[in-house]
Amino acid sequence: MLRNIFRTTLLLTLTTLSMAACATRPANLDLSLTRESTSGAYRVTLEPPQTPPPLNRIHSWTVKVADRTGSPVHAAVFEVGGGMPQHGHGFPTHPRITRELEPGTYLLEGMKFSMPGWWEIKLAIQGPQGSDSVNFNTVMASPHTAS
Ligand SMILES: [Cu+2]
Repeated sequence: MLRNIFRTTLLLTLTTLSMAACATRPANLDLSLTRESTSGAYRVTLEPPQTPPPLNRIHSWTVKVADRTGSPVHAAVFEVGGGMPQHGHGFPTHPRITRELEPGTYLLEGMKFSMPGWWEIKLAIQGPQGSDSVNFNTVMASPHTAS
């Protein structure tokens, strides 16, 4: 009996510890949705359909790409990646840019955040100003906590 209580307590402690570890993300995570690409070729703005973006639902974002002077970048080609760096998994879907809505504004379809926590959205961009990449961070709140 005592042994069982001890084991239950130990299990609960371990579960709590691992949940805390899961929830911990790097301090000072840059959550800005407008960022310069790594080499400075592009200025990219992500727009979720709502703030915060929906959890567990497939939805679309828009992506705006401008050059150094702020002019929209037309006919860019993208590769989309990302996922949860602390869990070692990608998106449960295959998000991709499907079309250019207007010059420099693109539709990113197939976004789905399947769990709360820190997600990365990575874009590799090929355009008239060359190849460059940009990473964004977003944090999905747990539906069980008010925040
Ligand atoms: Cu995960």
